[in-house]
Amino acid sequence: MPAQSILSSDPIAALATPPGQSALGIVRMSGDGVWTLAAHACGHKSIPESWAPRTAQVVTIRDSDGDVLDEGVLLPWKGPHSSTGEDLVEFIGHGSPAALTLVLERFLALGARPAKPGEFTRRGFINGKLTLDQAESVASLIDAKTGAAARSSLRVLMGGLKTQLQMIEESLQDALGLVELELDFAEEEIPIFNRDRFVADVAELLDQLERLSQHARASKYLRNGIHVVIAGETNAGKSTLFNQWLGQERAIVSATPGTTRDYLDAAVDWNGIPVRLVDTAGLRLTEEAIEKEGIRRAQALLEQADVLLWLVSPPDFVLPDERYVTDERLLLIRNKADVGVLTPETLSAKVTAAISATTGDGLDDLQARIVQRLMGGTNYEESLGLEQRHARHLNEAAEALGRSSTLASANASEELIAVEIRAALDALSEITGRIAGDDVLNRIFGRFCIGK
Ligand SMILES: Nc1nc2c(ncn2[C@@H]2O[C@H](COP(=O)(O)OP(=O)(O)OP(=O)(O)O)[C@@H](O)[C@H]2O)c(=O)[nH]1
Ligand SMILES: [Mg+2]
Repeated sequence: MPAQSILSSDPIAALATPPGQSALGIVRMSGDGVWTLAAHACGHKSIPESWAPRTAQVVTIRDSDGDVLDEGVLLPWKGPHSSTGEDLVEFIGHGSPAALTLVLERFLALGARPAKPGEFTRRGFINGKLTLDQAESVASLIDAKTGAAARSSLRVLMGGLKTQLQMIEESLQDALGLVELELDFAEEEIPIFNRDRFVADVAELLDQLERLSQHARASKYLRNGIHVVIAGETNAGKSTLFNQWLGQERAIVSATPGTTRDYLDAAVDWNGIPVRLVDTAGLRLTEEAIEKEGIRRAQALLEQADVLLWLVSPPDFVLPDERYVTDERLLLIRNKADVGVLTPETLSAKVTAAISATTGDGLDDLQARIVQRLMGGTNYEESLGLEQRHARHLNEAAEALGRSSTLASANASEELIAVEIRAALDALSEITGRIAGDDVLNRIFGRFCIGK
């Protein structure tokens, strides 16, 4: 049972669709006695015999004088077989904000109270219909701006994270069981807890936790997009690359060095991942005031980038400033590969990719490498939409496990090892919400809209 102090199941009601004109609109109610409440709203003295769970009823909602407020479809659900785990009704009416408000007010007048943000989903969580990570994925699914982000949230909703965590938790429970047995039979000669085996198992579990953490990093980019800044010397072909990726001649391209002054900014889509692409002024020493300002702005943009594409091209192959050479966001790209000039030997080892911005050669590959680099080992087509909260607890679990392994190798007492295993288990339980305080739940469900 999730930790929870308020276990109310009083009837709540809310509009479940956005308050605006639409073809249809939904008002829902959940909690004790909502079937009776809905029956009264339809002008019946009691629940009609024809009403059965999950069967649509054509109904008219009426005010206290019996006048019709709206006509629509009522879908009744019986707890625990509903999304909240309680009795639930959904009225699907005309998408008129005015009529839907009248229906909602009628439900409230008959005894329901207005639902708080996320209260329907929160009840589903409390009643064990979904774990906390699944509930969070509902909120991030609603927030998703791209198909890729939506799909990654859906994978969590379908139990993709929960299942993996359960497997890790089972291994930890097994290990804890052995440690505790060893403690109970400390007098015996036969060792039950095999330390070498434990250290090897922990290494495997740490790998699994790391793979999950990578999903959290990848989720950030799937949701917020990747910010790619193209930089480099003048004439390196930055604007040509920008145009190629955009599929249109947006930036002016010319053989005159210093063509781009203001930076150009465009949103593109790389297989469902939103990318903000920025073309900047070529970096060189100049006394010209406008170009100088362009370069200052380009440098400011470099600071914000997730990926810094530094273009080098013949004849000069100008490398970035010292401070960017070690920047892990930097990718050194050799452009104009179509021109028959060899890449200097001193450079070739540092170059990530060779492309031709003019012909488009190597651009798809470069795009894939950028995504791969940010997503780590995660195949973003299978990625799980994790939250930063999950990453934090995964990290806590990994740290506790790391300590347990060190202790085991150092022949420390079983008691100390058990403490760390329990700490790892607790951290994982916070993700699924088996242990979660009201403050955490309030923060999470407060993110939801009313009616969800
Ligand atoms: N052969 C060849 N020429 C290229 C390639 N990319 C760019 N160019 C040429 O190089 C010149 C400079 O290209 P731009 O895209 O304007 O270069 P830039 O880096 O934006 O230059 P600035 O805005 O001045 O900093 C143009 O004449 C382009 O046609 C390439 O891959 N191959
Ligand atoms: Mg340019």
